Amino acid sequence: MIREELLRIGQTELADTLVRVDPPTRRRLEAQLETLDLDRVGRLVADLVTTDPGHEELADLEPADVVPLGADDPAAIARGEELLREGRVAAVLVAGGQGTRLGFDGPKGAFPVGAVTGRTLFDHHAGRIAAMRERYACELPWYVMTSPQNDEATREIFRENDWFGLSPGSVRLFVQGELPAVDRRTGTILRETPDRIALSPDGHGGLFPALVREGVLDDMRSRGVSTFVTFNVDNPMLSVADPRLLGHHAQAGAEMSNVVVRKHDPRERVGVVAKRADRTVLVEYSDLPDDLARLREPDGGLVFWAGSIAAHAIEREFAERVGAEGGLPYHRALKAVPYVHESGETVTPDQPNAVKFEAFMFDALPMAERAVSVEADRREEFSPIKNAEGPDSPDTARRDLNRLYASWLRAAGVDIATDASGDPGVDIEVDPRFAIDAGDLRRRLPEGYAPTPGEPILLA
Ligand code: UD2
Repeated sequence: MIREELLRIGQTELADTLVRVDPPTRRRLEAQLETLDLDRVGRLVADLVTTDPGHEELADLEPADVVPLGADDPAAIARGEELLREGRVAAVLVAGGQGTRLGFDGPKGAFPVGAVTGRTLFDHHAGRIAAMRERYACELPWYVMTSPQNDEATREIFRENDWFGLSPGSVRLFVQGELPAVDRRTGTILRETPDRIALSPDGHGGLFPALVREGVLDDMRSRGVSTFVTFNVDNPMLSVADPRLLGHHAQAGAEMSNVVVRKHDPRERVGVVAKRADRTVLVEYSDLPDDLARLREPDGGLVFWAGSIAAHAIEREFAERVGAEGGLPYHRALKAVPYVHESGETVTPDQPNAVKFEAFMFDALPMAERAVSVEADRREEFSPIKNAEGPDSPDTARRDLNRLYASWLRAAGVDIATDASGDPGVDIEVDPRFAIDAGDLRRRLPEGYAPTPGEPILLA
């Protein structure tokens, strides 16, 4: 009986609610509660809400070892290309987040990123996958992680767009788990409406259990995939399945690797890749104390400079291990969550009243026997769309893509004027199916190509 289970894990308030409400409401609440691992919820409340979880020990943190830009062993890149050609690589997009900061209604992948056509993030990533498949004549299966909150809508988008030109059998959507939000003082599970528990995705670290539960790792194994890359939905600049990352990862015999960029300021909102007791760790920006964030080398550079762009290469067998071991630890996130008060009234708080539990994918890094960090040039690889305006917004992503595409055009010998910061002053959009780098663009541009001055440029 659900009510007894609730009492056993200390959820007396919700257990009492079940007795008070009318039978249909009770049945709906019970049906929802049955899908949850209530023992886990009980443990999370005990560990992260009703006792103070304390702070992570950061004293013995050292800067990470990073493969710097421009210091590549050509054999590493060749190795990555070989993995791709052999069909041993898959791509996993994590797209289960709620995108609340952007204030965009619907899955973030439907956000328009093409400056000329309004092409969406999903379409853009699909184009990159298609281009890599063609370049390496490989299958490169694409798995997209959704959450119960956006799965329906995401599937609809893929269907409506005919799988963005990819064969349906080569793209697979799978759903991550969810957990209830609880009152930050009492740990009581909150209801968002009288007959519905307030549930939210269990963080992108929910990837590992979801890969096992949803049969994705089995599917990868049956397709001969040994390594997969993961990437965020919000960064249109990323080279998905970059042979450089894959090659360094494979050469070092690493189990999980990641891409970093040089942080442009100490408080930039990216996690920092570092080392502790010879293991690679990632310290989220909100957990990195100010004095460590601002610590400088004698040459003025940041000591903890390596900002994670959340692009990883992961061994399938490592993911099997992490998933089987019950996944990753959870973090507490304080959020303002509307809830139904005992009196039956709905309260919309303007201050965080609730704790949400989230696992972070990068917490798997210290579990890896070996991990490699590869530096990327942020001008080529990183401009995420997180906020509606200001830094990391649609405006900055458009600006950075315009600069990048202008640099490709210039490298191809096209006469295109830019200001000192590399801004072309017009919108440029390159369909990834046309070119995913400067070399592609140079080969594919028609002879004598010259854009009309002052007009937007579309290369498709
Ligand atoms: C993430 C990293 C940060 C840095 C930055 C780079 C965390 C906690 N921090 O910042 O260190 O690397 O990315 O841009 O990750 N997602 C799910 N399910 C969930 C939650 C998120 O699939 O339950 C996806 C989400 O759709 C997105 C990605 O994970 O594609 C990153 O999530 P975010 O945008 O919330 O991460 P953010 O900006 O805190």
